[in-house]
Amino acid sequence: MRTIGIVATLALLSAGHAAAQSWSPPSPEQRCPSQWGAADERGAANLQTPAQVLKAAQLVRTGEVIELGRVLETGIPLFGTRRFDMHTKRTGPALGSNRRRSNEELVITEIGQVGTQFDMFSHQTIDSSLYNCIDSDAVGTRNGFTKLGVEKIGTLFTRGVLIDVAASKGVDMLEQGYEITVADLEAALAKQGMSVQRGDAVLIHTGWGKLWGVDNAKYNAGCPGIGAPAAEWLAKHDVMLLGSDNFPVEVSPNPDKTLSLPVHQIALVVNGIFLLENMKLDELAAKRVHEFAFAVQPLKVKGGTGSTVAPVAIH
Ligand code: UVW
Repeated sequence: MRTIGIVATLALLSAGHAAAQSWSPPSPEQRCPSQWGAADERGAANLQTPAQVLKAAQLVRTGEVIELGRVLETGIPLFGTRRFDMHTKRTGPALGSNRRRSNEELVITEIGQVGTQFDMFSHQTIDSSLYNCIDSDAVGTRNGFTKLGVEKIGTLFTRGVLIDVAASKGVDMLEQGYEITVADLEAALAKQGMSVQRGDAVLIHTGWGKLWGVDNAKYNAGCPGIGAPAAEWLAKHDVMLLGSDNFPVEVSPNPDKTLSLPVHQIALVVNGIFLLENMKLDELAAKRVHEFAFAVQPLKVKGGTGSTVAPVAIH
């Protein structure tokens, strides 16, 4: 019977039938309204209660602040047609008897989607539908999104957890295209003696960040990262944010060739969970700081789809 089944499968494939899709977006009825109500635009930011902030503050024990943001400069890896160009503006001649001059700069960039970047819910859709089934075409204007703009979020301060999957697997860097599974997350957490809690900022160390500024072409060509089952598992834990040391947080390309960045949809569209991409996680990993107070403050770009940011871990 098994042989017949395999032969039948091969026959179907050779007849041009694609293998079953491994993840499908839930219907609007299944995902809307969100758990925070039909009018909500802040998603998992709602998990930041005063109690959650106080709990995170208690994780500050040494006073060390570890930077998790990349330096914005010419030559950073950029996705697609994104760019970062800086032009200095210098004034002269010197003014006044005190001979004062000024320096400033004009930066040409996608301020929401370069460097270490915070993805807001207006960034991704399922067809034209955003988080909470808001119609992207109805809220997208020439001057930004009238709903789900990044200015709605403000400072996030919560418990941060580093899940060091690379260390758990005994490697410096996971391979391109390696899909981090639920079992991988559970194994790494068990080794660290930790669990994921409601409202956490969960940061996943793959080691891929070693390529940043060293081999930008390889960095952007693909990466290891979580797949759809791991993202859904984390979403079930009601996390606030998912971050990683790669460009999309998730595995790329997805091992299921029919899918395009499904974790973006699972996090941003279905569950209202923020993504934090291109993080600098090497110092946290090297110092084995796995639990800390995490802080990030997206720029208040009205109607913006995201923000370049400089998050920190304080422990
Ligand atoms: C896309 O915009 C597709 O990617 P990212 O959110 O990873 O920048």
